[in-house]
Amino acid sequence: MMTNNQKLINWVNEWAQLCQPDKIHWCDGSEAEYKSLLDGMVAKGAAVKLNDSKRPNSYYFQSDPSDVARVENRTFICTTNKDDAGPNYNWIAPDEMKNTLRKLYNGCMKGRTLYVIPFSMGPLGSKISKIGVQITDSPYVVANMKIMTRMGKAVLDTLGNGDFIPCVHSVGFPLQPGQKDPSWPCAPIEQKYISHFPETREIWSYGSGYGGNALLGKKCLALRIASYMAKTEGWLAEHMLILGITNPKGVKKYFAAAFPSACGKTNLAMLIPTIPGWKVETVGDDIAWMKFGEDGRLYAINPESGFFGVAPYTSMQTNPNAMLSLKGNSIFTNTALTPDGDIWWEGIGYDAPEGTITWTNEKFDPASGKPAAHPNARFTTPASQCPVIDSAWEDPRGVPISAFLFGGRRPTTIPLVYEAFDWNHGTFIGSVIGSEVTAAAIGLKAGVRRDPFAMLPFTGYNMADYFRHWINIGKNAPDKSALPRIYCVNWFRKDENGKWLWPGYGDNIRVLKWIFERCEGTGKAVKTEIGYLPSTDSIDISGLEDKNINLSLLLSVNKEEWKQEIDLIREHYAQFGNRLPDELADQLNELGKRLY
Ligand code: GTP
Ligand code: SPV
Ligand code: MN
Repeated sequence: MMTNNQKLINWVNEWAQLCQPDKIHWCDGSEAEYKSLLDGMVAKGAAVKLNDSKRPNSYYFQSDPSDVARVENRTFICTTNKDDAGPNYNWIAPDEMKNTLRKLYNGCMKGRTLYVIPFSMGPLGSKISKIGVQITDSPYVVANMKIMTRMGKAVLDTLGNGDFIPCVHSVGFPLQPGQKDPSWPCAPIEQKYISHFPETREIWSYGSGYGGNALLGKKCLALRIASYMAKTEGWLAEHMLILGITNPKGVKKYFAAAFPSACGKTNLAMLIPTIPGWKVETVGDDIAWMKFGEDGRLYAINPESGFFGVAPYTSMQTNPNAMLSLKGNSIFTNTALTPDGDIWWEGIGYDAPEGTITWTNEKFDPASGKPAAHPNARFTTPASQCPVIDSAWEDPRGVPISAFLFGGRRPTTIPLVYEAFDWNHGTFIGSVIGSEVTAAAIGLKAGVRRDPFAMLPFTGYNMADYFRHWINIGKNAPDKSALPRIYCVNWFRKDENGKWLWPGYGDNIRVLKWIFERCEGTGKAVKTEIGYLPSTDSIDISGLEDKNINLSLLLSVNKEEWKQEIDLIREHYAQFGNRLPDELADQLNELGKRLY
């Protein structure tokens, strides 16, 4: 045992009694432990060690085909009152959920090891950080948590006798004596439960081994539980990347951006600017925790220590810094595997070598129309390996945020960029953003869905109350003039042939530059019905490869489209009834008046 924390020891013992593992292993977080777990999985046939001369210290996994992404229809917010979970979440009363799950957890770790993972979200010892302890029967989860969080003995030392957020996880596949373990054990979909008890700060996850369902520090703790804590305590836990941007004069600012899953956070966080003299550095690519500092500004930390990124279409052309981060010490899940022991995916920038194996472990046939990598194939890689990791990325005080960006995949209507009139208008924009759905979650209907603040899958309480919390952050800010400015961006507008109108990726610096200049008070804008839009000459397109870029279309407000948008927003808002803050209903009315 590595701790004297009696509460923790008792908690582990209670769960061990229920789950009945063969062994208990307290994770020390060492490299030796990491390697031995992964090599153990290789020996059992659950993982492939990649070719050390190509990708040192890296491992490849194929999941069960039923367990490839977050399962929103099996994710639950268990508050005492149903209304506190609100219209967007599956709700089951806490006691009922716990009864159901106790039955499933009973004996669920037979034939397996129970791993105890003490982890810190945020730099060890930072006032903004939180300590959790996850128990799991998945060595794959342990290895991923080692990359994604600060994990192990040092966390127990920092915890001392203090409180931790308890996180319970099992893949839900007990082994009978002599039964062969599948390479990716998990439970059938109807037995998966990703359950949150925000009022008591507990997470009980059962039946899935993939991503946000199983790495409980990420979406479950750092967003669903943390957003509830943040509401109670007056801070923000957001699905946002954090980047540092420096202009040619050496002036630096930090931006945070919320885009729905698989809509470009990792890419924007580490973009390589196509305008000379500008620099972008990465603080985080998925989650931001923010509190007001003594100077009245909002300071953000990245609670994670790794990237769990979308692999397909990551290439030396689109995101070289991600590719360079992945050079070694990484885990790849549901990509394809090449015959020389490396990984491959669609859009990696070169053809699959003959003999490539797909994520379903078949020989890849490019003519089959079936992709070699699952669209939600992911890499897990240490943030410290990113060539442009920001020097302040582990600063316990966080970095001061100058601007918030909200966005999504919108083929029509939403211009390339516009600025909110003020905080409440910005909150309105955040509350109505939407996106065409992606492969990051299982079983969603195609089309545009509203994903407010990119938090639809991740708020641990009633979304209308979350909107209220954002309004309150503006109202109660110690210095209103120091609040971040708010922007809406859309890299995904298409022409009538379905082609992107905007080159995206490194060229997104052209939009960041305008936002930077607006924050400086220099960028030019025109006031429109929907917000401040850049004048077409204020977006720097110098040196842009595509000379035919249709900026005037990208920066236009089509009134007919916006009138339809208003109808959709009304529908979206209706689900919240009178819990919707009046400020937002007013914003919608004002927008209507400006458009009609
Ligand atoms: P999560 O990890 O699920 O939260 O996703 P994310 O928001 O970090 O998305 P990511 O950066 O991984 O991008 C997802 C997909 O969008 C990838 O296939 C990218 O290639 C693509 N993408 C990212 N940025 C752009 C862009 O500017 N333009 C276009 N057309 N595609 C982009
Ligand atoms: C997302 O879906 O927003 C992700 C991936 O970042 S997962 O961790 O699986 O939720
Ligand atoms: Mn995400």
